Amino acid sequence: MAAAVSRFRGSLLGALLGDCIGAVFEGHTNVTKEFLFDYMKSLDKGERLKRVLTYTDDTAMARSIVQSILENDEFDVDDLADRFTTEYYRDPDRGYGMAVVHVFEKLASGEYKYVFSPAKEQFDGKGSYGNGAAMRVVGIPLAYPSIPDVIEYAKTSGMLTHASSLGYNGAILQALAVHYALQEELTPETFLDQLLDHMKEVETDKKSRSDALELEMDEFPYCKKLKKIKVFLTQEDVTRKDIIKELGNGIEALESVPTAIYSFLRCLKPVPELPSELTNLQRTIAFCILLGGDTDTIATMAAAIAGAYHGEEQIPLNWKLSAEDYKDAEDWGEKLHQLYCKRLQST
Ligand code: F2R
Ligand code: MG
Ligand code: MG
Ligand code: MG
Repeated sequence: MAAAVSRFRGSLLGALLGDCIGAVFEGHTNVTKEFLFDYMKSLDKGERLKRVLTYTDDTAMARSIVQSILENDEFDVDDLADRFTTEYYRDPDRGYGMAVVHVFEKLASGEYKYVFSPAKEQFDGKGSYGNGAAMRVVGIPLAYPSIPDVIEYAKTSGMLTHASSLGYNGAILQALAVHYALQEELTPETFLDQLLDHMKEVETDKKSRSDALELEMDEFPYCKKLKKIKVFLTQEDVTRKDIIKELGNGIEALESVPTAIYSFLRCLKPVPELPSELTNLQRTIAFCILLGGDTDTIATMAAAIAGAYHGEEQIPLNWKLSAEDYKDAEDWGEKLHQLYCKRLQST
């Protein structure tokens, strides 16, 4: 049975709000609870309805993926490359990563025969391991119910800008997390076991192994983080310092995708330091922002997962109305749901 449309809309709206609210705090090392809670109260009261919260590169690129799938009815990597590039030149001031803009410049130059070539030249040929491929991937698991499709398209869409396996494997993990959050049954243990099973296979390939070695890390870096999440979930006293040290809060995919997954799972239960009246989805966004660092991106990924699990009912009206282009998220959530159901029926 396909998940309800509320979860598709919830996932896109969650991702949008995580980005918009998280962007206010991006790069802060010490986010105070007072500042964050005051900010959240101002959203509750509708004080941001006149001057809407703007989204950043995370949502700009996620929108391109969703629009590409909806308009083509299929995943089309050349069309996606065009859309990323056109959108960047249409609106370059969305806070894009420092290096990724060189990919857009090269794609726009018309000098490259293959759309993947510019990404391969990033960082002296090593490719980017930033979290940009993961932050935008939500539309893929919302359009494709089959796991092999989710993995293939998450990887292919990621490789347009992130040629390091650390970059595109982060997109695969984030896409799988949204996929499993859409399913009816979920316990943190089974959720993590399913992610671990897939990531063991994903990280077995030659490039994943050689990239890890080149970066002087152990092989299977995402599996290692998923195992750490399992341990953290059995402990009552995990501090923000522990999370930042062991999982990360940075701009690298490996330092942010596992953190988003942990934040979602941790916020299935009340968090003593967060107001008890918050819904799980609001709590997830607040939890991510209090970690500081790459707050827009960690919050957008965690809230995409939380929205897919809890549904749009967990998003307060004034929060939704405060976000730029929220109507697109509602409309596209519905269309992706139809596409997902259609594909599910044809399998
Ligand atoms: N760019 C930002 N935030 C900085 C300032 C934003 C500010 N609020 C503003 O408005 O100006 N955020 C966005 O970028 C992140 C996603 O980045 P993406 O798309 O992965 O880009 P890039 O450039 O490929 O990688 C990001 C950085 O990671 C480091 N890096 C990646 N691969 C590397 C490698 N092989 N060797 C060394 N370093 C590598 C570099 O520092 C890259 O610049 C999101 O947070 C999004 O919100
Ligand atoms: Mg951003
Ligand atoms: Mg084509
Ligand atoms: Mg960011």
